Amino acid sequence: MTVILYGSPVSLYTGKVRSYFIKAQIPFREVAPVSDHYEDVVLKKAGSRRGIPTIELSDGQIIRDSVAIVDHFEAELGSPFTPATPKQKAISLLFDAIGGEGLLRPALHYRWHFPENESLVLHHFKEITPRNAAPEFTLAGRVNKMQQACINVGVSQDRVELVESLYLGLLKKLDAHFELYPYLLGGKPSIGDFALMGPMYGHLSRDLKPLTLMHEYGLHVLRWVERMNRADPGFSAGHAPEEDFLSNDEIPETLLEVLRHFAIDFVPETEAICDGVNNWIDSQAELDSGTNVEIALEGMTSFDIEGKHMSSVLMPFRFYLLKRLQDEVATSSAAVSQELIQLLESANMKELLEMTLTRGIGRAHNREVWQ
Ligand SMILES: N[C@@H](CCC(=O)N[C@@H](CS)C(=O)NCC(=O)O)C(=O)O
Repeated sequence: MTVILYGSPVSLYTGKVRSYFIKAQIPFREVAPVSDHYEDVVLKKAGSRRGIPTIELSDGQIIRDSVAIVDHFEAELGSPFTPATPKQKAISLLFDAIGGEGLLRPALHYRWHFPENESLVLHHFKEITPRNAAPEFTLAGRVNKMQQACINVGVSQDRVELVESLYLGLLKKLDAHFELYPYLLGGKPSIGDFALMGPMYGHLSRDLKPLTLMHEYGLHVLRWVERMNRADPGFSAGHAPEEDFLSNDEIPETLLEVLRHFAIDFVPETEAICDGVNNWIDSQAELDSGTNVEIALEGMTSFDIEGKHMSSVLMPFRFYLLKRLQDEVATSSAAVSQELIQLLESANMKELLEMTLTRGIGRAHNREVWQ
């Protein structure tokens, strides 16, 4: 019954799945993806993509990708962490996209631009170096790739100040929320909490530099990170909620404030990436359905944040997640759909509903594929 979780304490997306397993009380063992069994059996079944998290079930089934893993267990367990009411469900889906894809700049910057993080990060990277590693998977190869990833998502030297001020602003807004509520939507975690746990655990509360920021500006955020990694609700002394989502489909004002802050960069960036990916799709002579969707496509896009120009690579995965939110709004009754649009408008995120790719993204053989 025990699930094998191939992952690492420093991995962003492993943090999402680990927390889900802890809260869902799913017995698991976390191991580094380096064994002969991983190389010879698991990797092939994982679409030959050396990505963590990947899990192995007792019947030998392999699932790669944190979203697919959480989907699998939500379906099996009767959706315990998916809110049943429309606004909370929509906000949880929105955080699934933002948590997974919208915090890469601070997560990468605060890891790779501060020497005090180095000993812990390299220690863990060594542990996940595969046997007979190809150059890009050696320790040096991976470090180079990650340094380049900082530039790819827009953290050039002259944008560090902006990235830091946006992150500190976010930390303070999250702190104000978690002072009042143990989880995003009240007394129990939602799928959105697990997604946010990715960047907030492996990178932003474990690496030394951003941990000091949490001590300074985000003690309630740190308590939430800890709470998300223990099976009991772990409420703070000031919390007195039910162990459930807030009643009456309530979305707290403090959470809307968090979303308005995310909107500052997530909305213009997503719009630019959407246009860029659609142009890329148009430019492909052939893009057969079933072709793998790469993590980043060839090409860059640019957008403005607070009057500053920023560029990013074209990463299509967020549209796989946003589509779930868009479908939820589109398939609700007219009245509910209107309410959801108003809710997103009040978070300055209504435009996300219009940002769609001209080709859908599905999954086959543990990879994302163009439909
Ligand atoms: N969308 C995936 C992304 C997984 C991912 O990017 N994991 C990183 C480490 S945190 C990795 O292994 N990247 C290499 C790869 O996926 O090929 C998820 O949600 O699990």
